[in-house]
Amino acid sequence: MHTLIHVIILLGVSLFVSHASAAPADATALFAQHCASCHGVDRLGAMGPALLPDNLSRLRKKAAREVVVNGRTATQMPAFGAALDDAQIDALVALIYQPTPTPPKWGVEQIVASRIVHTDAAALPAKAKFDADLMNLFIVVEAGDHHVSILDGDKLERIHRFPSRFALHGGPKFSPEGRFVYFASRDGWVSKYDIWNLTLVAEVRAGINTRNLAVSSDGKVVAVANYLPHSLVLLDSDLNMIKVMDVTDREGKTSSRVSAVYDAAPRKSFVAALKDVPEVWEISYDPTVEDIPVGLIHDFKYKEGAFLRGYLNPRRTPLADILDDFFFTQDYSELIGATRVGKKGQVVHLDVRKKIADLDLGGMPHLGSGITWEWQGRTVMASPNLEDGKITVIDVKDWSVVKEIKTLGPGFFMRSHENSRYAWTDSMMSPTARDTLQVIDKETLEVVAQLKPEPGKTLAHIEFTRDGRYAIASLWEDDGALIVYDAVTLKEVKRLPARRPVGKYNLHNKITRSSGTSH
Ligand code: DHE
Repeated sequence: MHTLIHVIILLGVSLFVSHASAAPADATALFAQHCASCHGVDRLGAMGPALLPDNLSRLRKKAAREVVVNGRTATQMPAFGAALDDAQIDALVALIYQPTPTPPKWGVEQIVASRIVHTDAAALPAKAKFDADLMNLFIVVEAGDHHVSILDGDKLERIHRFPSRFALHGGPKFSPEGRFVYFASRDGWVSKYDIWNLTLVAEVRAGINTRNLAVSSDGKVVAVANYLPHSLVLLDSDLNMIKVMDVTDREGKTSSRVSAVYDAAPRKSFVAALKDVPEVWEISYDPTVEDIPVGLIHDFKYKEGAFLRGYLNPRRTPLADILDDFFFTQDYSELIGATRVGKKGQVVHLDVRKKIADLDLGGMPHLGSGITWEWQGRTVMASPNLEDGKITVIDVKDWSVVKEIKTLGPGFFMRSHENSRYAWTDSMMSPTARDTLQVIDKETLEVVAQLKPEPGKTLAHIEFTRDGRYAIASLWEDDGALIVYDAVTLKEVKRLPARRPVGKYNLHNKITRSSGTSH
């Protein structure tokens, strides 16, 4: 009897054991045990990035699995291949692409609580601790190992290199005197860095999934555009909370992701592109602009309050189509928007507050990378195209297409400089030509040179030195480089090793809003 019971118990245990290993792994428990300490219990991110479907939209599941198995080099992410079996890894990967049971909340309270002050910048000297032309510095975002480099644009040498938040995106923005630079990470972290003292000043998490940030031309307000939550966050220059704007249509019914926010310096306002609502928002940071009393706006055909505009309040321009990528004319009164769906462009006048022209752009123009120059007495704007191998050149007076310049393949970025006769563009969206930069003569509108220093390796994103003498390109690889070209002879003059340098920004060109660069 005793033996029988023993056998039954043993059988029961072995049945239980085999049943347990066949059962689907409990992903939530696995996450809590192995991942939560770095990625947050609610997957909102902590030391590691957020693991939510929106934040992972750029990472294929296969690649995510690879990271879980092998870890991520040059980060704190360990390899779990030995500790977890295949089913457990599959369960974890499946979990992080699922929405959380309750939608994450990231409002005033969470943002304020996330603020970290690293240094009291007011106590630091208001002069640089290194010798260089402070307006000819470059800020280089190196995505390979999530670092930022500061380059001396005269000596073309690195001054300093420091770790950044995970996955910075978009152009960093500068305070007007060039002392501070602000970065945004895709996970919502905004970092303020003191370039002169080479030190991190403060950070705040303004969103869960953030698009970009803008700094007001007076340096007093930082605006952050979010996909998640649907908000536009206004902070002061020290990253203290000013306000969170919930972004909805004028009826308050449909909320919208914010595609991007830009500083329209001549107008003393921010302009925001909305992804889900056909409106453009303009938010004035001019303290002399007062709210329009509600009683005065009943003339407008929209609901009361819809057009309310005043200091740090949105003014809405209703549109027929959603625009999520902008190019501004140099005075910022007009914007050209591309719609990702309709593949058309339209010109919106921010004072008239309506569409004033349609544009036949074709493909998927990347207007955010548009630049302008003077051509035969006219101002033209040119933009690369994410879908077609072409640069579209448009007369910004009558909005006619002056020329479509054929390129080797679809491209992302375009750059020039007031002192250069050339505009440079890449074909980084092309599988066959992503290793080649093309140089366009701004007068003849012809491609005059092709540069392919490392066949098979991606070459993209150009930035000029302050005087336009050199153009620096990114060899966009993990063991990549910054390749410095003489902007006249187009010969390579120097190379600096860099870990996937996605973008580089010259302080002078950015702060003066050079017509050869995106703003
Ligand atoms: Fe960007 C800028 C949107 C994918 C690298 N990108 C911007 C800006 C916007 C934008 C709105 C302007 C922000 C600013 O400077 O304030 N980017 C988008 C997209 O919608 C898109 C196509 C899809 C997405 O994933 O969000 C996209 N971008 C990419 C990339 O895949 C790139 C090549 C690599 C990366 O790091 O993510 C990339 N985006 C950049 C860079 C800039 C940028 C380097 C700054 C350009 C500049 O020179 O000013």
